Amino acid sequence: MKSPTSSSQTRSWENTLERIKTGTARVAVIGLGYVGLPLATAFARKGFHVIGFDVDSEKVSALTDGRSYVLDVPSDTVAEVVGSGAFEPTSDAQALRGADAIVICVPTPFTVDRAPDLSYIESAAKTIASVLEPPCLIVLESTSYPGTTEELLVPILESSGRKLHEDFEVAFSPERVDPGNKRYHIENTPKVVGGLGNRAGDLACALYGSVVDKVVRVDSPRDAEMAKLIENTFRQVNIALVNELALIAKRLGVNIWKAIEAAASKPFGYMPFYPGPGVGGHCIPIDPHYLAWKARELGCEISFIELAERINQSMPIHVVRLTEEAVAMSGKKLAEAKVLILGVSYKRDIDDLRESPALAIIEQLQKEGAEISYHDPYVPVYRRGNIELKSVDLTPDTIESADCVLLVTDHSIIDKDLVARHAKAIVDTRNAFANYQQDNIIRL
Ligand code: SAJ
Repeated sequence: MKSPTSSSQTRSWENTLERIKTGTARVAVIGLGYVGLPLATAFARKGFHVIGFDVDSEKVSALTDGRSYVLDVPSDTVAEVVGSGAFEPTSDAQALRGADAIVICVPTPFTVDRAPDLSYIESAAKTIASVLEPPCLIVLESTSYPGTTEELLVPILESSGRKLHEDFEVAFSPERVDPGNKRYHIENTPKVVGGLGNRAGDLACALYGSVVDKVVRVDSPRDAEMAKLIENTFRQVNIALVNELALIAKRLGVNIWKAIEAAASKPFGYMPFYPGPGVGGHCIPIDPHYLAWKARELGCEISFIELAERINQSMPIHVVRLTEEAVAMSGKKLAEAKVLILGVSYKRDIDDLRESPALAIIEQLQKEGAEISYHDPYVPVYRRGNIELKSVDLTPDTIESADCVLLVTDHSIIDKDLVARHAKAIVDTRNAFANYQQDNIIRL
Protein backbone atom coordinates (compact mmCIF):
# COMPACT_ATOMS: atom_id res chain seq x y z
CA MET A 1 0.00 0.00 0.00
CA LYS A 2 1.39 3.39 -0.98
CA SER A 3 1.89 5.84 1.87
CA PRO A 4 -1.23 7.97 2.44
CA THR A 5 -1.01 11.72 2.12
CA SER A 6 0.32 13.22 5.29
CA SER A 7 -1.36 16.51 6.17
CA SER A 8 2.03 18.17 5.94
CA GLN A 9 2.31 17.48 2.22
CA THR A 10 1.26 20.45 0.09
CA ARG A 11 -2.34 20.02 -0.84
CA SER A 12 -3.71 21.56 -4.02
CA TRP A 13 -6.32 20.48 -6.52
CA GLU A 14 -3.58 19.42 -8.92
CA ASN A 15 -1.97 17.29 -6.21
CA THR A 16 -5.37 15.84 -5.32
CA LEU A 17 -5.94 14.71 -8.88
CA GLU A 18 -2.41 13.31 -8.99
CA ARG A 19 -2.91 11.40 -5.75
CA ILE A 20 -6.19 9.97 -7.01
CA LYS A 21 -4.59 8.92 -10.27
CA THR A 22 -1.61 7.32 -8.50
CA GLY A 23 -3.80 5.61 -5.89
CA THR A 24 -2.15 7.43 -2.98
CA ALA A 25 -5.13 9.60 -2.04
CA ARG A 26 -6.89 9.38 1.32
CA VAL A 27 -10.45 8.37 0.55
CA ALA A 28 -13.23 8.36 3.14
CA VAL A 29 -16.54 6.51 2.86
CA ILE A 30 -19.37 7.59 5.14
CA GLY A 31 -21.94 4.84 5.70
CA LEU A 32 -20.65 1.25 5.74
CA GLY A 33 -23.76 -0.62 4.68
CA TYR A 34 -24.49 -2.72 1.59
CA VAL A 35 -23.33 0.21 -0.61
CA GLY A 36 -20.51 1.80 1.39
CA LEU A 37 -18.69 -1.32 2.54
CA PRO A 38 -18.18 -2.87 -0.92
CA LEU A 39 -17.00 0.54 -2.19
CA ALA A 40 -14.63 1.10 0.75
CA THR A 41 -13.03 -2.32 0.38
CA ALA A 42 -12.77 -1.86 -3.41
CA PHE A 43 -10.84 1.40 -2.94
CA ALA A 44 -8.66 -0.20 -0.23
CA ARG A 45 -7.81 -3.16 -2.44
CA LYS A 46 -6.69 -0.69 -5.13
CA GLY A 47 -4.14 0.71 -2.67
CA PHE A 48 -5.94 3.82 -1.41
CA HIS A 49 -5.88 4.58 2.29
CA VAL A 50 -9.59 4.36 3.13
CA ILE A 51 -11.23 5.76 6.23
CA GLY A 52 -14.55 3.99 6.70
CA PHE A 53 -16.84 6.08 8.90
CA ASP A 54 -20.07 4.81 10.41
CA VAL A 55 -22.05 6.01 13.43
CA ASP A 56 -22.87 2.39 14.29
CA SER A 57 -20.07 1.31 16.63
CA GLU A 58 -21.11 -2.34 16.29
CA LYS A 59 -20.39 -2.18 12.56
CA VAL A 60 -17.03 -0.52 13.24
CA SER A 61 -15.99 -3.09 15.80
CA ALA A 62 -17.06 -6.00 13.58
CA LEU A 63 -14.97 -4.58 10.73
CA THR A 64 -12.03 -3.88 13.03
CA ASP A 65 -12.20 -7.54 14.06
CA GLY A 66 -12.14 -8.50 10.37
CA ARG A 67 -15.78 -9.54 10.27
CA SER A 68 -18.20 -8.58 7.47
CA TYR A 69 -21.97 -8.16 7.89
CA VAL A 70 -22.63 -7.48 4.21
CA LEU A 71 -23.57 -10.54 2.15
CA ASP A 72 -21.42 -9.59 -0.84
CA VAL A 73 -18.25 -8.67 1.11
CA PRO A 74 -16.44 -11.73 2.50
CA SER A 75 -14.91 -11.39 5.97
CA ASP A 76 -11.57 -12.45 4.45
CA THR A 77 -11.64 -9.29 2.33
CA VAL A 78 -12.35 -7.14 5.38
CA ALA A 79 -9.61 -8.87 7.37
CA GLU A 80 -7.16 -8.39 4.49
CA VAL A 81 -7.65 -4.64 4.07
CA VAL A 82 -7.98 -3.91 7.79
CA GLY A 83 -4.92 -6.06 8.50
CA SER A 84 -2.83 -4.25 5.90
CA GLY A 85 -3.91 -0.86 7.29
CA ALA A 86 -5.45 0.12 3.95
CA PHE A 87 -8.92 0.27 5.50
CA GLU A 88 -9.50 2.07 8.78
CA PRO A 89 -13.04 1.59 10.17
CA THR A 90 -13.96 4.32 12.65
CA SER A 91 -16.78 6.19 14.37
CA ASP A 92 -14.51 9.16 15.04
CA ALA A 93 -15.27 12.00 12.62
CA GLN A 94 -11.86 13.50 13.27
CA ALA A 95 -10.41 10.61 11.24
CA LEU A 96 -12.00 12.21 8.17
CA ARG A 97 -9.67 15.20 8.42
CA GLY A 98 -7.26 15.44 5.54
CA ALA A 99 -9.28 13.22 3.22
CA ASP A 100 -8.79 14.04 -0.44
CA ALA A 101 -12.22 12.59 -1.25
CA ILE A 102 -15.26 11.69 0.85
CA VAL A 103 -18.07 9.49 -0.51
CA ILE A 104 -21.47 9.58 1.23
CA CYS A 105 -23.33 6.25 1.19
CA VAL A 106 -26.10 6.73 3.74
CA PRO A 107 -29.76 5.63 3.59
CA THR A 108 -32.50 7.76 2.05
CA PRO A 109 -35.72 6.20 3.38
CA PHE A 110 -39.17 7.76 3.83
CA THR A 111 -40.38 9.85 6.73
CA VAL A 112 -43.48 8.62 8.57
CA ASP A 113 -45.65 10.52 6.09
CA ARG A 114 -43.78 9.01 3.12
CA ALA A 115 -41.81 12.14 2.22
CA PRO A 116 -38.07 11.91 1.44
CA ASP A 117 -36.06 11.49 4.64
CA LEU A 118 -32.80 13.33 3.95
CA SER A 119 -31.77 13.43 7.60
CA TYR A 120 -28.94 10.93 7.06
CA ILE A 121 -27.49 13.00 4.21
CA GLU A 122 -27.82 16.15 6.33
CA SER A 123 -26.05 14.48 9.23
CA ALA A 124 -23.23 13.21 7.03
CA ALA A 125 -22.85 16.63 5.43
CA LYS A 126 -22.67 18.32 8.85
CA THR A 127 -20.05 15.82 9.96
CA ILE A 128 -17.97 16.60 6.88
CA ALA A 129 -18.44 20.35 7.37
CA SER A 130 -17.05 20.00 10.89
CA VAL A 131 -13.77 18.45 9.72
CA LEU A 132 -13.45 19.64 6.11
CA GLU A 133 -9.88 20.51 5.17
CA PRO A 134 -9.44 21.90 1.65
CA PRO A 135 -9.10 20.77 -1.00
CA CYS A 136 -11.64 17.96 -0.80
CA LEU A 137 -13.99 16.25 -3.25
CA ILE A 138 -17.32 15.18 -1.77
CA VAL A 139 -19.39 12.65 -3.71
CA LEU A 140 -22.99 11.78 -2.83
CA GLU A 141 -24.10 8.23 -3.74
CA SER A 142 -27.32 8.08 -1.74
CA THR A 143 -30.34 8.01 -4.03
CA SER A 144 -32.39 11.19 -3.93
CA TYR A 145 -34.35 13.53 -6.16
CA PRO A 146 -32.56 15.64 -8.79
CA GLY A 147 -31.17 18.78 -7.13
CA THR A 148 -30.28 17.24 -3.77
CA THR A 149 -26.51 17.61 -4.28
CA GLU A 150 -26.70 21.29 -5.17
CA GLU A 151 -29.67 22.34 -3.05
CA LEU A 152 -28.99 20.39 0.16
CA LEU A 153 -25.40 19.14 0.28
CA VAL A 154 -23.57 22.29 -0.92
CA PRO A 155 -25.20 24.76 1.51
CA ILE A 156 -24.46 22.53 4.50
CA LEU A 157 -20.82 22.17 3.43
CA GLU A 158 -20.56 25.95 2.92
CA SER A 159 -21.96 26.49 6.43
CA SER A 160 -18.44 25.56 7.56
CA GLY A 161 -17.20 28.76 5.93
CA ARG A 162 -15.56 26.74 3.18
CA LYS A 163 -16.28 27.77 -0.38
CA LEU A 164 -17.54 25.62 -3.24
CA HIS A 165 -15.06 25.42 -6.14
CA GLU A 166 -12.29 26.81 -3.90
CA ASP A 167 -12.14 24.59 -0.85
CA PHE A 168 -14.33 21.73 -2.01
CA GLU A 169 -15.99 20.25 -5.06
CA VAL A 170 -19.08 18.04 -5.23
CA ALA A 171 -20.40 15.29 -7.49
CA PHE A 172 -23.19 12.73 -7.56
CA SER A 173 -22.70 9.11 -8.53
CA PRO A 174 -25.64 6.72 -8.07
CA GLU A 175 -25.02 3.39 -6.37
CA ARG A 176 -25.77 0.37 -8.50
CA VAL A 177 -25.23 -2.31 -5.90
CA ASP A 178 -27.46 -5.31 -6.44
CA PRO A 179 -27.30 -7.38 -3.25
CA GLY A 180 -26.74 -11.07 -3.97
CA ASN A 181 -25.94 -10.51 -7.64
CA LYS A 182 -23.17 -12.99 -8.39
CA ARG A 183 -22.41 -11.51 -11.82
CA TYR A 184 -22.31 -7.74 -11.28
CA HIS A 185 -20.21 -6.10 -8.59
CA ILE A 186 -18.56 -2.71 -8.07
CA GLU A 187 -15.75 -3.23 -10.57
CA ASN A 188 -17.79 -4.43 -13.56
CA THR A 189 -20.90 -2.26 -13.17
CA PRO A 190 -20.67 0.97 -15.19
CA LYS A 191 -20.64 3.99 -12.87
CA VAL A 192 -22.54 7.18 -13.76
CA VAL A 193 -20.71 10.28 -12.48
CA GLY A 194 -21.87 13.91 -12.58
CA GLY A 195 -19.67 16.68 -11.15
CA LEU A 196 -20.78 20.18 -10.31
CA GLY A 197 -18.38 21.81 -12.73
CA ASN A 198 -15.50 20.42 -14.77
CA ARG A 199 -12.95 20.06 -12.00
CA ALA A 200 -15.44 18.09 -9.86
CA GLY A 201 -16.24 15.91 -12.85
CA ASP A 202 -12.56 15.29 -13.60
CA LEU A 203 -11.78 14.40 -9.99
CA ALA A 204 -14.83 12.17 -9.51
CA CYS A 205 -14.27 10.36 -12.80
CA ALA A 206 -10.61 9.78 -11.88
CA LEU A 207 -11.64 8.49 -8.46
CA TYR A 208 -14.19 5.97 -9.74
CA GLY A 209 -12.06 5.20 -12.78
CA SER A 210 -9.51 3.73 -10.37
CA VAL A 211 -11.93 1.02 -9.23
CA VAL A 212 -14.57 0.51 -11.93
CA ASP A 213 -14.07 -0.72 -15.49
CA LYS A 214 -16.39 1.90 -17.03
CA VAL A 215 -17.20 5.45 -15.90
CA VAL A 216 -20.17 7.13 -17.60
CA ARG A 217 -19.63 10.87 -17.27
CA VAL A 218 -22.66 13.17 -17.35
CA ASP A 219 -22.73 16.95 -17.24
CA SER A 220 -24.08 17.55 -13.76
CA PRO A 221 -25.14 15.95 -10.48
CA ARG A 222 -28.75 16.45 -11.55
CA ASP A 223 -28.26 14.31 -14.64
CA ALA A 224 -26.75 11.56 -12.51
CA GLU A 225 -29.47 11.85 -9.85
CA MET A 226 -32.12 11.61 -12.56
CA ALA A 227 -30.46 8.65 -14.30
CA LYS A 228 -30.75 6.62 -11.12
CA LEU A 229 -34.42 7.44 -10.68
CA ILE A 230 -35.13 6.61 -14.32
CA GLU A 231 -33.52 3.17 -13.80
CA ASN A 232 -35.59 2.30 -10.78
CA THR A 233 -38.85 3.94 -11.86
CA PHE A 234 -38.57 1.91 -15.04
CA ARG A 235 -38.45 -1.24 -12.91
CA GLN A 236 -41.25 -0.24 -10.57
CA VAL A 237 -43.64 0.71 -13.38
CA ASN A 238 -42.92 -2.43 -15.40
CA ILE A 239 -43.32 -4.70 -12.39
CA ALA A 240 -46.66 -3.04 -11.68
CA LEU A 241 -47.70 -3.51 -15.31
CA VAL A 242 -46.93 -7.23 -15.25
CA ASN A 243 -48.68 -7.58 -11.89
CA GLU A 244 -51.82 -6.08 -13.40
CA LEU A 245 -51.47 -8.27 -16.49
CA ALA A 246 -51.20 -11.29 -14.17
CA LEU A 247 -54.55 -10.45 -12.56
CA ILE A 248 -56.15 -10.14 -16.00
CA ALA A 249 -54.46 -13.33 -17.26
CA LYS A 250 -55.87 -15.30 -14.32
CA ARG A 251 -59.39 -14.23 -15.25
CA LEU A 252 -58.67 -15.11 -18.86
CA GLY A 253 -57.41 -18.57 -17.87
CA VAL A 254 -53.98 -17.73 -19.26
CA ASN A 255 -50.74 -18.90 -17.57
CA ILE A 256 -49.05 -15.50 -17.31
CA TRP A 257 -45.62 -17.08 -16.78
CA LYS A 258 -45.82 -19.01 -20.03
CA ALA A 259 -47.13 -15.96 -21.87
CA ILE A 260 -44.22 -13.86 -20.55
CA GLU A 261 -41.77 -16.59 -21.55
CA ALA A 262 -43.20 -16.50 -25.06
CA ALA A 263 -43.06 -12.69 -25.18
CA ALA A 264 -39.43 -12.83 -24.03
CA SER A 265 -38.56 -14.74 -27.19
CA LYS A 266 -38.74 -11.36 -28.95
CA PRO A 267 -35.07 -10.40 -29.38
CA PHE A 268 -35.70 -6.65 -29.40
CA GLY A 269 -38.06 -4.11 -27.91
CA TYR A 270 -39.05 -6.23 -24.93
CA MET A 271 -37.61 -6.98 -21.47
CA PRO A 272 -39.33 -9.56 -19.22
CA PHE A 273 -40.57 -8.64 -15.78
CA TYR A 274 -42.44 -11.09 -13.59
CA PRO A 275 -45.50 -10.84 -11.37
CA GLY A 276 -44.98 -11.38 -7.69
CA PRO A 277 -46.46 -10.92 -4.21
CA GLY A 278 -45.45 -7.24 -4.17
CA VAL A 279 -42.31 -5.12 -4.47
CA GLY A 280 -39.78 -4.96 -1.67
CA GLY A 281 -36.26 -3.71 -1.16
CA HIS A 282 -34.62 -0.40 -0.41
CA CYS A 283 -34.67 0.85 -4.01
CA ILE A 284 -37.69 0.02 -6.11
CA PRO A 285 -40.51 0.87 -3.69
CA ILE A 286 -38.71 4.02 -2.54
CA ASP A 287 -36.63 5.66 -5.28
CA PRO A 288 -39.53 6.39 -7.70
CA HIS A 289 -41.44 7.97 -4.83
CA TYR A 290 -38.60 10.48 -4.36
CA LEU A 291 -39.06 11.51 -7.99
CA ALA A 292 -42.84 11.71 -7.61
CA TRP A 293 -42.47 13.81 -4.48
CA LYS A 294 -40.16 16.30 -6.22
CA ALA A 295 -42.37 16.38 -9.29
CA ARG A 296 -45.38 17.26 -7.16
CA GLU A 297 -43.32 19.96 -5.41
CA LEU A 298 -42.72 21.41 -8.88
CA GLY A 299 -46.40 21.14 -9.76
CA CYS A 300 -45.85 18.40 -12.33
CA GLU A 301 -48.48 15.70 -12.90
CA ILE A 302 -46.88 12.29 -12.36
CA SER A 303 -49.55 9.62 -12.43
CA PHE A 304 -47.54 6.59 -13.59
CA ILE A 305 -45.56 6.25 -10.38
CA GLU A 306 -48.59 6.64 -8.13
CA LEU A 307 -50.55 4.10 -10.16
CA ALA A 308 -47.61 1.66 -10.09
CA GLU A 309 -47.31 2.07 -6.31
CA ARG A 310 -51.02 1.36 -5.88
CA ILE A 311 -50.88 -1.79 -7.99
CA ASN A 312 -47.70 -3.15 -6.36
CA GLN A 313 -49.02 -2.37 -2.90
CA SER A 314 -52.25 -4.23 -3.67
CA MET A 315 -50.46 -7.50 -4.46
CA PRO A 316 -50.04 -8.69 -0.83
CA ILE A 317 -53.82 -8.48 -0.33
CA HIS A 318 -54.35 -10.41 -3.55
CA VAL A 319 -52.00 -13.08 -2.19
CA VAL A 320 -54.00 -13.26 1.06
CA ARG A 321 -57.15 -13.88 -0.97
CA LEU A 322 -55.40 -16.71 -2.85
CA THR A 323 -54.38 -18.14 0.55
CA GLU A 324 -58.02 -17.99 1.67
CA GLU A 325 -58.89 -19.99 -1.46
CA ALA A 326 -56.15 -22.51 -0.68
CA VAL A 327 -57.15 -23.19 2.94
CA ALA A 328 -60.75 -23.65 1.76
CA MET A 329 -59.44 -26.81 0.01
CA SER A 330 -59.20 -28.24 3.56
CA GLY A 331 -62.62 -26.83 4.41
CA LYS A 332 -61.00 -24.12 6.55
CA LYS A 333 -61.56 -20.39 6.82
CA LEU A 334 -58.51 -18.18 7.23
CA ALA A 335 -59.51 -17.44 10.83
CA GLU A 336 -58.99 -21.09 11.79
CA ALA A 337 -56.20 -21.95 9.35
CA LYS A 338 -52.49 -22.60 9.80
CA VAL A 339 -50.33 -21.05 7.09
CA LEU A 340 -46.65 -21.88 6.56
CA ILE A 341 -44.89 -19.09 4.66
CA LEU A 342 -41.82 -20.00 2.61
CA GLY A 343 -39.37 -17.10 2.28
CA VAL A 344 -39.85 -13.69 3.92
CA SER A 345 -36.92 -11.64 2.53
CA TYR A 346 -37.75 -9.22 -0.29
CA LYS A 347 -36.15 -11.32 -3.01
CA ARG A 348 -34.51 -14.70 -3.43
CA ASP A 349 -31.24 -15.77 -1.86
CA ILE A 350 -30.72 -12.71 0.34
CA ASP A 351 -31.46 -11.92 3.98
CA ASP A 352 -32.94 -8.43 3.59
CA LEU A 353 -36.47 -7.85 4.90
CA ARG A 354 -36.79 -4.17 3.97
CA GLU A 355 -40.23 -3.38 2.51
CA SER A 356 -40.62 -7.12 1.83
CA PRO A 357 -44.15 -8.04 0.65
CA ALA A 358 -44.05 -10.76 3.33
CA LEU A 359 -44.45 -8.02 5.94
CA ALA A 360 -47.85 -6.93 4.61
CA ILE A 361 -48.92 -10.52 3.91
CA ILE A 362 -48.13 -11.71 7.46
CA GLU A 363 -49.81 -8.65 8.95
CA GLN A 364 -53.01 -9.19 6.94
CA LEU A 365 -53.11 -12.95 7.51
CA GLN A 366 -52.76 -12.42 11.25
CA LYS A 367 -55.39 -9.68 11.16
CA GLU A 368 -57.74 -12.22 9.57
CA GLY A 369 -56.98 -14.74 12.30
CA ALA A 370 -54.64 -17.17 10.55
CA GLU A 371 -51.90 -18.88 12.58
CA ILE A 372 -48.59 -18.14 10.89
CA SER A 373 -45.31 -20.00 10.81
CA TYR A 374 -42.48 -19.40 8.35
CA HIS A 375 -39.39 -21.01 6.95
CA ASP A 376 -36.59 -18.83 5.62
CA PRO A 377 -33.00 -20.10 5.79
CA TYR A 378 -31.74 -16.51 5.40
CA VAL A 379 -33.93 -14.99 8.11
CA PRO A 380 -33.70 -17.00 11.37
CA VAL A 381 -35.86 -14.57 13.34
CA TYR A 382 -38.72 -12.38 12.12
CA ARG A 383 -39.52 -9.37 14.28
CA ARG A 384 -42.05 -6.69 13.39
CA GLY A 385 -44.09 -4.68 15.87
CA ASN A 386 -45.39 -7.12 18.45
CA ILE A 387 -44.84 -10.08 16.12
CA GLU A 388 -41.82 -12.29 16.80
CA LEU A 389 -41.44 -15.57 14.93
CA LYS A 390 -38.58 -18.01 14.48
CA SER A 391 -37.95 -19.75 11.18
CA VAL A 392 -39.10 -23.38 11.44
CA ASP A 393 -37.29 -26.28 9.81
CA LEU A 394 -38.83 -27.49 6.58
CA THR A 395 -39.88 -31.05 7.45
CA PRO A 396 -42.77 -33.30 6.41
CA ASP A 397 -44.31 -32.54 9.81
CA THR A 398 -44.11 -28.72 9.59
CA ILE A 399 -45.47 -28.88 6.04
CA GLU A 400 -48.30 -31.33 6.78
CA SER A 401 -49.41 -29.45 9.89
CA ALA A 402 -50.18 -26.36 7.77
CA ASP A 403 -53.45 -25.99 5.87
CA CYS A 404 -51.54 -24.09 3.22
CA VAL A 405 -47.92 -23.47 2.26
CA LEU A 406 -47.55 -19.95 0.87
CA LEU A 407 -44.37 -19.37 -1.13
CA VAL A 408 -43.53 -15.65 -1.02
CA THR A 409 -39.78 -15.76 -1.74
CA ASP A 410 -38.33 -18.44 -3.98
CA HIS A 411 -34.98 -19.04 -2.32
CA SER A 412 -32.99 -21.49 -4.47
CA ILE A 413 -32.29 -23.67 -1.41
CA ILE A 414 -35.97 -24.45 -0.66
CA ASP A 415 -36.75 -28.16 -1.20
CA LYS A 416 -39.75 -27.88 -3.53
CA ASP A 417 -40.09 -31.65 -3.95
CA LEU A 418 -40.57 -32.03 -0.22
CA VAL A 419 -43.18 -29.26 -0.17
CA ALA A 420 -45.01 -30.65 -3.21
CA ARG A 421 -45.15 -34.11 -1.62
CA HIS A 422 -46.43 -33.03 1.79
CA ALA A 423 -48.40 -29.82 1.40
CA LYS A 424 -52.20 -29.91 1.66
CA ALA A 425 -52.31 -26.81 -0.57
CA ILE A 426 -49.72 -24.48 -2.05
CA VAL A 427 -49.95 -20.81 -3.06
CA ASP A 428 -47.12 -20.12 -5.48
CA THR A 429 -46.47 -16.38 -5.98
CA ARG A 430 -43.18 -16.86 -7.89
CA ASN A 431 -43.84 -19.68 -10.36
CA ALA A 432 -41.46 -21.76 -8.27
CA PHE A 433 -43.66 -24.82 -8.78
CA ALA A 434 -43.96 -24.36 -12.55
CA ASN A 435 -42.96 -28.00 -13.11
CA TYR A 436 -45.48 -29.41 -10.64
CA GLN A 437 -48.91 -30.06 -12.16
CA GLN A 438 -50.76 -31.19 -9.02
CA ASP A 439 -54.16 -29.58 -8.54
CA ASN A 440 -53.52 -28.33 -5.01
CA ILE A 441 -51.32 -25.51 -6.31
CA ILE A 442 -52.83 -22.06 -6.69
CA ARG A 443 -50.66 -19.79 -8.84
CA LEU A 444 -50.53 -16.01 -8.89
N1 SAJ B 1 -39.69 -7.97 -8.53
C1 SAJ B 1 -40.84 -8.47 -9.13
N2 SAJ B 1 -40.81 -8.72 -10.46
C2 SAJ B 1 -39.69 -8.50 -11.23
C3 SAJ B 1 -38.54 -7.99 -10.60
C4 SAJ B 1 -38.56 -7.73 -9.25
O1 SAJ B 1 -41.85 -8.67 -8.46
O2 SAJ B 1 -39.71 -8.77 -12.43
C5 SAJ B 1 -39.71 -7.66 -7.10
C6 SAJ B 1 -38.67 -8.43 -6.32
O3 SAJ B 1 -39.17 -9.66 -5.85
C7 SAJ B 1 -38.39 -7.48 -5.15
C8 SAJ B 1 -38.59 -6.10 -5.76
O4 SAJ B 1 -39.39 -6.30 -6.93
O5 SAJ B 1 -39.32 -7.65 -4.11
C9 SAJ B 1 -37.29 -5.42 -6.16
O6 SAJ B 1 -36.58 -6.36 -6.92
P1 SAJ B 1 -35.27 -5.95 -7.79
O7 SAJ B 1 -34.93 -7.10 -8.65
O8 SAJ B 1 -35.48 -4.66 -8.45
O9 SAJ B 1 -34.13 -5.92 -6.70
P2 SAJ B 1 -33.56 -4.73 -5.87
O10 SAJ B 1 -34.57 -4.00 -5.08
O11 SAJ B 1 -32.41 -5.30 -5.13
O12 SAJ B 1 -33.09 -3.73 -7.00
C10 SAJ B 1 -31.76 -3.61 -7.25
C11 SAJ B 1 -31.65 -2.26 -7.88
N3 SAJ B 1 -30.28 -1.87 -7.85
C12 SAJ B 1 -29.99 -0.60 -7.57
O13 SAJ B 1 -30.82 0.23 -7.35
C13 SAJ B 1 -28.57 -0.29 -7.52
C14 SAJ B 1 -32.18 -2.28 -9.30
O14 SAJ B 1 -31.83 -1.05 -9.95
C15 SAJ B 1 -31.58 -3.41 -10.05
O15 SAJ B 1 -32.04 -3.39 -11.40
C16 SAJ B 1 -32.02 -4.69 -9.37
O16 SAJ B 1 -31.36 -4.69 -8.09
C17 SAJ B 1 -31.62 -5.92 -10.16
O17 SAJ B 1 -31.57 -5.83 -11.41
O18 SAJ B 1 -31.46 -6.96 -9.53
